[in-house]
Amino acid sequence: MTTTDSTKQTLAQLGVNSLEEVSSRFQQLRGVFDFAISEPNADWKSVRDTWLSRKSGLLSLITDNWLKPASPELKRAVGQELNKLKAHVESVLAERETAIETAAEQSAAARDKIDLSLPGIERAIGTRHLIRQTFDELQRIFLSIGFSVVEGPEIETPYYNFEALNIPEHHPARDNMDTFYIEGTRAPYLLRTHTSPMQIRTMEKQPPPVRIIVPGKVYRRDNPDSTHGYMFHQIEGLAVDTDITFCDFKGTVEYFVREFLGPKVKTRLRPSFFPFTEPSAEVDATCHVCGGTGCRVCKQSGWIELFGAGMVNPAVYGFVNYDPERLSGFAFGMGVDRLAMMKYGVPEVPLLFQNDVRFLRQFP
Ligand code: 2U9
Repeated sequence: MTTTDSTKQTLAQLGVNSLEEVSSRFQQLRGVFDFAISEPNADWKSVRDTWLSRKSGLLSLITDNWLKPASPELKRAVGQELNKLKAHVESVLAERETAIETAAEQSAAARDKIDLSLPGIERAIGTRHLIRQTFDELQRIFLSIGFSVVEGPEIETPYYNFEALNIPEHHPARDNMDTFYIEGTRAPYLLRTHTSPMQIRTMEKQPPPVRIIVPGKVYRRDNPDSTHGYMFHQIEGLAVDTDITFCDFKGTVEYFVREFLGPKVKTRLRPSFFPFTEPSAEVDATCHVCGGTGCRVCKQSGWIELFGAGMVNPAVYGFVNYDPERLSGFAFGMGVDRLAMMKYGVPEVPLLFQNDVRFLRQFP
């Protein structure tokens, strides 16, 4: 039976019938209390309740079980011992309560006593990710010549991602755009492989003229390596109106390259093919490393491929009820990760997504 349990019995039941035994019983109890309150993170409130609570507190138990039924020759001693123990318990708990309150006040005072003249704590603030910075730069350039920004869903239907872009079923362009298809849906859904679907959705809703850029994430089932990821960022653009010519297209492309890479950079259009543009071109710029003389970066060609573009293939207008007789337009598509890597000399794609602050800090 523990010391505290003995308070549930009378002294007679405990066989205590001498003054010495009474005093040693109280000594033991005092020892139990001192040990409990001295525990490093003793919760003084629960110690107080254990000892002082009116109903089940130990001191109440001693009063009921030791004092009240005590024999006359022991009652006085028990009474004295109990008052001494009670006084000790209350004074120690009062001291503890004061100490805790004082400490709380002191730390509050310390907290409030902030010397505002002291310099603040320098919190290392992050930077906008290089991809985000490049997006903003690209958007700034096209906003400056009247394009507006629209964003669309990353989960698309084959119709908007392929058909409406003149990429019919079984069209070879489909296979090199290895697509992530969503499983378990009644209708076929996929992760868009380019942001072009949003251009179709815009033309469906808005009569011409249209001048939009569509930034966003796109997905291709590529095996991640130093130049490819299964997700990357694109900005595509579309301008459709009644009098847009190849010159407008070329002028816009050259304006963009000059703004993005600087006035010294020359541009060239190299014939290419995309199902949704005709004629199509790859837009090259003089290599920003060797200035066009040829180096490892441009594989001695002096030219770096920037992005693809072309005049909108009139076949596309058929899907959005635009009159190909009255309208003409141009479009372009850029890989933002690639442009950022090229402009800021980032050697490989994974660096962009490893969240290594040593890398990220280089682009404040
Ligand atoms: C509509 C009509 C035409 C968007 C275009 C490209 C050329 C192109 C690639 C660049 C790098 C994709 O990120 S990339 O791999 N895109 O080269 N995209 S023309 O043409 C359109 C789009 C929508 C209605």
